Amino acid sequence: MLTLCGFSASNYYNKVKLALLEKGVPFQEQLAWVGQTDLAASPLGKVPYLLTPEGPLCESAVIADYIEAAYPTPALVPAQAFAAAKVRELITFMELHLELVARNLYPQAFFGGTVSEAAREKVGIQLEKNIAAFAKLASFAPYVAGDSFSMADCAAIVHLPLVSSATKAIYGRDYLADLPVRDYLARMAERPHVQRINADRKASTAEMLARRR
Ligand SMILES: N[C@@H](CCC(=O)N[C@@H](CS)C(=O)NCC(=O)O)C(=O)O
Repeated sequence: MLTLCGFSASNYYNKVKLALLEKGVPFQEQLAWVGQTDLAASPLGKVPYLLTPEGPLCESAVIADYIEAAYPTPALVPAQAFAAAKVRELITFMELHLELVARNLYPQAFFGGTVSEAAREKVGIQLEKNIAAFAKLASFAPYVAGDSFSMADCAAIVHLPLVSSATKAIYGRDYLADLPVRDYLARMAERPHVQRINADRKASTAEMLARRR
């Protein structure tokens, strides 16, 4: 049995959790807040990490690839090499060029802190550029990578709402508003496993915020 460690307010945790649910892989969850993680399993103290019968794994992209290789059906990454690379290209784009950049805004957008004016300006410029580039790669017709649900959707469903809400909070405008993201997320939210992820995320976020007080 696999054990997914971390907490359900984390977008990276939820990407992996959604992939496990959509694939029907049996797993259990083990709550580990930041600061309570097993550093032998995740040496940077980040979540998620996965305990497998062969040992621990960290980094959500690596974990997602492991799950896909160990439990190939139903496939969340196409068998054909180029199509598979296009799915991974979208994931890398969303994580490296959207989420990781927007993350600089989270202290002020979500946690009552402040981000310097210079940082807000720099991040805003980067995000506009990166979102325009992402728009050239993403399909949203009807799934983010094209006509079938993929690992890229597991990433989009958890990362894109954060980019929207962080930019709305900081700049007063959702930087993803020109893309069909709202309709896409509403479509994805019809999926039962996405509903579970969202419900668990809300409960975990409330708990996380209460712990920070
Ligand atoms: N590249 C990592 C990012 C994971 C990540 O940043 N997780 C956050 C929670 S959403 C975390 O553990 N932050 C605590 C820290 O970085 O110390 C992955 O894909 O797993």
